[in-house]
Amino acid sequence: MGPKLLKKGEKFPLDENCHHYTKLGEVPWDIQKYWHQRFSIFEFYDYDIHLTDSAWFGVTPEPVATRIARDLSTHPIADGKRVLIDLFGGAGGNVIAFALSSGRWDRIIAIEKDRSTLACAQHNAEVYDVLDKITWVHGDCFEVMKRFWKTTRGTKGRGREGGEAANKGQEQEDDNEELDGLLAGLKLEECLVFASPPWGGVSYRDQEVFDLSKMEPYNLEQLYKACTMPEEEKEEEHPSTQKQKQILPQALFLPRQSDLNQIAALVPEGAPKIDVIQYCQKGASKALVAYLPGNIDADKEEKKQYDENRGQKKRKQDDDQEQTIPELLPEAPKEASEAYDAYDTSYAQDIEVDTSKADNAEKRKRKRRRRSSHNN
Ligand code: MGP
Repeated sequence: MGPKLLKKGEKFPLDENCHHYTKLGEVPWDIQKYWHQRFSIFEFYDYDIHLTDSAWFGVTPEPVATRIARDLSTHPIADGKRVLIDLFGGAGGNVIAFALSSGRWDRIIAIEKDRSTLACAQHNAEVYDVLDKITWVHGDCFEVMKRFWKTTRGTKGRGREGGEAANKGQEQEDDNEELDGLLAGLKLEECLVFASPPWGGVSYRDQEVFDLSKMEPYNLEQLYKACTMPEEEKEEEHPSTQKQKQILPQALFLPRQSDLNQIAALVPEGAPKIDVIQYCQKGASKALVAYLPGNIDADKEEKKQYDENRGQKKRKQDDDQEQTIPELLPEAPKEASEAYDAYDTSYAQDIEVDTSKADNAEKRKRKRRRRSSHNN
């Protein structure tokens, strides 16, 4: 059975692998450290947030997820993008934050392979009132991306018709047909990928520089390839699509000490620059996000445009830390702005943001709203 698009309103039930631990005694020893930090992972943990035991290790803490959602929504790689595809939905840490800024996105697609983890993500999204703002797909994201490339061509290519033609002859279940229908309707040039993959357990911490080619079970190259149009899908009859729109822009959530040379090597010389941002709590980095532009084969004009936008946005940030803040998301704490420490290398810009003290009126308002709906 292939990946399945969940129908509107369809929700996987929580099962025996989904837990809401309330007492330390119930918590398996190896996740106790994370359970102690539960309120900085999900502010509304007490409102029945559920996780599988393995999800605790990889879930993005809420202040970090909120900050990434904000950064991504205004980053030049997201210019003109309306559809966000989260390849590893997990228990919902990132996708919930994206959905809270859903005014920014026409569609947010969360893909998750593990049924119990997906049930947790849907349940948690409901706690945050964003369940219906997310399109849920149960299945392997690499299979979904293969289908994406088969079905999607963007406005310059075959579009939906091509998708249908490409799938002719495949004996697929209804589930897959529905997914293909969704994917065929997406415009390539409007899509953006976010990926917070598994890092192969907590032993990543032991490496001084994390070798992304050895990341388990999927390495950096595999992730990047999934976002690149496969050779066999390039259209002979449409030379316009051969050079353009072949690579989706991506934001990759990776270990903080990832080898930046490996990230830089993904894009050829002359391609638009990559931004790498370290996301910190209490002064220590939790992870980095590499913002990789797509369309590196794009013509010079497009590249120039990207570099200009990037330069303008960066200058604007330097001049004035105010950004367009999506509704509902908390403002960056003042301390965070003061902690900006930016430097440029040939390929990376590293900004440290302390999001640990995120607290403001909007957040308190949201908390009150949540509490009152919980009590009703
Ligand atoms: P951590 O390993 O608990 O490091 O993860 P920390 O908090 O520095 O612990 P210390 O004991 O070394 O101080 C830090 C963050 O990395 C977590 O909050 C997750 O957001 C993220 N993270 C950790 N792992 C193992 C994964 C993973 O496998 N995948 C993803 N996507 N994120 C992970």
